[in-house]
Amino acid sequence: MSHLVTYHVEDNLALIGLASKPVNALGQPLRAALLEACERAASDPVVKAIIVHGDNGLFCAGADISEFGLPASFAAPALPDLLLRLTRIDKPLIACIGRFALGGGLELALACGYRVSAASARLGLPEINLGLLPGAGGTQRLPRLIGAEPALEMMMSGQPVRASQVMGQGLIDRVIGDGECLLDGARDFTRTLIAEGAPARPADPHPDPAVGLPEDFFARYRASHEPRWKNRLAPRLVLAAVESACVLPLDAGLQREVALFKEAEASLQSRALRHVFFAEREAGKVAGVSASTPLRPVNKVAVIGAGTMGGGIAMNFANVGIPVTLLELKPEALERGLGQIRNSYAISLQRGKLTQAELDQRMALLTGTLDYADIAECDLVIEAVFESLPIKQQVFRTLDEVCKPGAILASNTSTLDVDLIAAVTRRPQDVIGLHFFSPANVMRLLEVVRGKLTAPDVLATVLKLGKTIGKIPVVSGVCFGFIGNRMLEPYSREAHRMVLEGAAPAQIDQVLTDLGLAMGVMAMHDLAGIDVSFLVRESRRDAIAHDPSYCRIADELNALGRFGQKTKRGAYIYEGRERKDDFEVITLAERIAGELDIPRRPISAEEIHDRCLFMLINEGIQLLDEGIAERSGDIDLVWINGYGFPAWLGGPLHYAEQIGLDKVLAGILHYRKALGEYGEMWFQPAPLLERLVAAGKTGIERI
Ligand code: T1G
Repeated sequence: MSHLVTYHVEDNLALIGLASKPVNALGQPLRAALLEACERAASDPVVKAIIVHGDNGLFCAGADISEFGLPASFAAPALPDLLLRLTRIDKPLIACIGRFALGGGLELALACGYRVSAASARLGLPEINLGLLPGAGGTQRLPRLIGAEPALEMMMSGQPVRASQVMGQGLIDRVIGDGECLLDGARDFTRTLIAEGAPARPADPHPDPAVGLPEDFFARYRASHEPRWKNRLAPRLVLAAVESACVLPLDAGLQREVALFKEAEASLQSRALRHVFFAEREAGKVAGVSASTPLRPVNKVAVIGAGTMGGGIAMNFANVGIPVTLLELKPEALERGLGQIRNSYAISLQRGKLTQAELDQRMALLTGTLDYADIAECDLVIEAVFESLPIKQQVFRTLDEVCKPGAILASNTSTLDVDLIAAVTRRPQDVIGLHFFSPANVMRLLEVVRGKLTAPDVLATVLKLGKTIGKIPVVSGVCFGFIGNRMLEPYSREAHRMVLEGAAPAQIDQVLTDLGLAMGVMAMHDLAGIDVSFLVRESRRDAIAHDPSYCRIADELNALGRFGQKTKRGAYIYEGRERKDDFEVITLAERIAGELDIPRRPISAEEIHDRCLFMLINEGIQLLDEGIAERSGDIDLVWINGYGFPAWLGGPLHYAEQIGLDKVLAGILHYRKALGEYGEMWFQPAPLLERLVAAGKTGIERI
């Protein structure tokens, strides 16, 4: 018997344990071992029933994602075939679910006649998050078990549910309390089945999932959801598969599901989302930090500055039960900051995302102070004051004076040199950058800026803490704007330049949102504040002075006091939540273009795409070459989770690989020539890009 499963018989029960660390992913070897064990139990006359459980306490995280796109993915026994075989064993099969049953793991449980689960176990079909659909029976068997609509909802959300939440909905036959022994609970349940002579598979509660559904259910569902799906393939395939379950008999539906699955598996979108899945797992693996790197305790946190960012940052810690002290200079600022947090929680309460008890508990974890002495015993202090180096350095001098030895001192700076901030303290090894994204209690990205002297245990501690507060921590070295904002500069520069050359802000943003970005760059600056990006440019004016057109239109809007949404006017006009074109921006662009002798012309969607995206990609490759980012996947995560780059394109660097590095290079060289002096100034291919293309590489890595 393979070491990937355990097998033993107790009286007339066969217990098959999945033992493929770390998450019992159903790769080909585990599939083969499971089939062998089930066949053995099926043919053993002593055995009256079979319990399939997770030998290491967790049931199964689904198919092995690393096999997708490879022959192993459908190597015998293919998962659909294995599960079909299990449904035909003439003895009760009981899935005993601990911790989670996700994707193919839940499909394995659905192939069993009965399911027993720990109350806190998470059950879900998250395939859509990988650009896939359930491909081993989930789209056909789940609707027959719980009904087509709840099944569809589960697949479309891709979010797991707790077993305790779905009791009585037909998915789970018995829920075992977390304090009880799960396997014993499964044994008891199974013995009752045997005693009652229960069938191998009880009849499906919804043998015809179409019953009760309006005639045009799927057509209306498609029509109402298509706009939100943008150009994502997976939701369309999930819907088609569940529709098949409502019109085809089971066997035909299962075959249709496999065909749809193979279409999804081969898609560029799924390849991109699988890249993102593994990039999220890789991001925490950083040079100089290992599983044995000691962690510092973080039981008390302080945040300096109770503005919008400070308040949002504080909420992250209160949300996970860590007490936070907010420090401000003036009582009214402190009251305003705490008031904003209370309002934010009140909105969550109204929306049913929070209970009154949870709100009270979180507010009880938040205290305010005007006195640095009150934060002296904190384990982590995060500074979130105005984005000015002298002001931040002054705060860090004070923190160096008052904070206990061993406290981690972090700055939420979004662009400034963390080493220069650390240098004003006597403990630069305890200083690190923690760049949250607005709204800080919502955005998942956390750029962790590692200073030259940041200690490994400080880095390891904040990487773990970042996960604890539900963030995706990505490590960046010190440079202007770290990973995200540094790449934003050339991307934004090109957009503003093309406005001078003849493109309208809405035209530029349309190209980017058509590609799938959550928001166009002009609208993004209006949201973040044109005054904010102006100050960033002011802080590095010397680096851009040689280009008088550099975001010139934004400088002029700033001078006119048009800061974007907050002043109801920027690149657009804002009436309530509506965004409207502002033709005065075109007039302004015409005047500036005249002054700078920039010829105006029609700009194609292709040019907008290429100039914005290729400059974004080029800068990403350059900072990878400089070692600011450890891997291209990190850069992709930053733009997906911090700047609304579509995950189904895999992030800007994965997207570059899809386009073809040679085409990106050719595009940059084309505009270098076509845009004359301006092209010469800015369209300089990253040397690493040239090296990769010269070496015939299709993937982005440091060479
Ligand atoms: N395949 C391969 N490796 C996996 C894996 C999987 N399904 N799940 C996890 N891993 C690896 C992961 O890369 C990491 O490796 C280690 O396990 C620990 O993971 C036919 C089409 C289960 C909730 O989408 O959501 O079934 O970095 O760090 O935080 O219909 O992993 O240590 O080398 O995330 O405790 C559907 C994906 C597949 C679930 C655990 N299943 N996994 O979270 O640990 S498609 C999923 C997760 C499918 C069928 C279809 C999480 C987790 P390493 P981790 P964690």
